[in-house]
Amino acid sequence: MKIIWQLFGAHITLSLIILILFLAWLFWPRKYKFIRKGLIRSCGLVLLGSILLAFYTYWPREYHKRYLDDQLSAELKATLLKQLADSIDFHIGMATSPGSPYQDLIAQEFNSVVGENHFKPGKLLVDAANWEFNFTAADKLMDYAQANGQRMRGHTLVWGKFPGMTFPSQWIEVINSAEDPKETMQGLIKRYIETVMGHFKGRVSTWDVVNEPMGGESLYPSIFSNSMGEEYIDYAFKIANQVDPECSLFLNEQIGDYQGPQGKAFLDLLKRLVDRGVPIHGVGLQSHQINRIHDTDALRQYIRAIGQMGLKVEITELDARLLLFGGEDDPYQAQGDQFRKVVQVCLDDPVCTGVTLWGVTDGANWMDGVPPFKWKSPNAPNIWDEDMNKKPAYVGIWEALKGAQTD
Ligand code: 9MR
Repeated sequence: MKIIWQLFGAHITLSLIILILFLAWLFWPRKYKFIRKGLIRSCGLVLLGSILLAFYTYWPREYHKRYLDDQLSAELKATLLKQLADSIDFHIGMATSPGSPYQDLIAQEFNSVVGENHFKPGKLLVDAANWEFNFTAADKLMDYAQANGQRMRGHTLVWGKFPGMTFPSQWIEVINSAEDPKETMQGLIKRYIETVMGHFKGRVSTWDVVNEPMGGESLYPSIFSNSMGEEYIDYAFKIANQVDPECSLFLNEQIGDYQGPQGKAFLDLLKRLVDRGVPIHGVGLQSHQINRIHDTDALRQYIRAIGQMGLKVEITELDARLLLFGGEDDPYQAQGDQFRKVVQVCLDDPVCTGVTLWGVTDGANWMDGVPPFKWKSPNAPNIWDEDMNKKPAYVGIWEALKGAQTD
């Protein structure tokens, strides 16, 4: 709600003013010609203003790519992100899909990968009614990662947000018609996790067991939370730990404001999980910067607070929308500085063991496909531009990793 207001507040307010002025004009007694004229003129003026505002807001902006004028140093060209990360035992990762055109580049630059979509229930459980799985594409990605000595982050087992993609839509009916929804849900979670984790056992060393449990300050209202309450998280981790006791089990979440109510509520949730002895080993902070630039001092404190609970942290889905830096003198450089700061904060705390990026090139990024982000460009949230030039964001990550070298 807050986000809708942030994005469209001005448009909503102006539309309401137009409506009120129009209705006032419509119903004002006709004998008061002067007032009615004033009302309809004001209505026209506000309408014009709101059209101009819409143009101003949604007209695609372009920022000068000053980085193209700079010469990248010979050392930067010669030393890959993966080499720098390997030497300090740090995971630098990339989201990808089987058959991606960037697979050679990803194999060179990253020592960790995650399936952007192919390890999700919507891709694996192809016929939910018959519990029929298809692992072909995910296995292909797994083979690719293994052939290149890359770690695979498993993403994700339990995610209650989008029926059809993040869990089978048939499960809604199964739960709604169940005599005992809690027991039925436990059965679904158990069978799913046993099958999928069992399939990748020994090959996937880190799984996002539960993804995005929060809906603002409380649990996201899904078939999982509605049938089991918070306990669905405990249960999923318990089963995952039984299936593969060697695997690192993560809870993955997107926090917009680490000091805000959602950030606080998520910490409280983690504390309760730890206190209940749930076998959780780490927390994935997605770190998509879509509506706001994240405060990296707050991120630093947040990582420390999670570490104090005995949990590891990974930055799991880093990207940053260029538009957010539009007010800066050089938006591309400011975006790059932000990438550097986020990676630096992670490197500074030993509990933070890796950073994964959510996309290779600005030419193919998830934000360009999803409203409302697709309506306001440039999103350009990645570290290579659409012509595969290294952006300041690449340089920022490289510099942070370089600065962390110990010899
Ligand atoms: O980038 C992913 C996009 O292609 C999918 O359509 C979408 C739904 O499955 O998921 C996107 O990735 C999301 C990730 O799995 C969880 N955090 C938010 C990511 C961006 O929406």
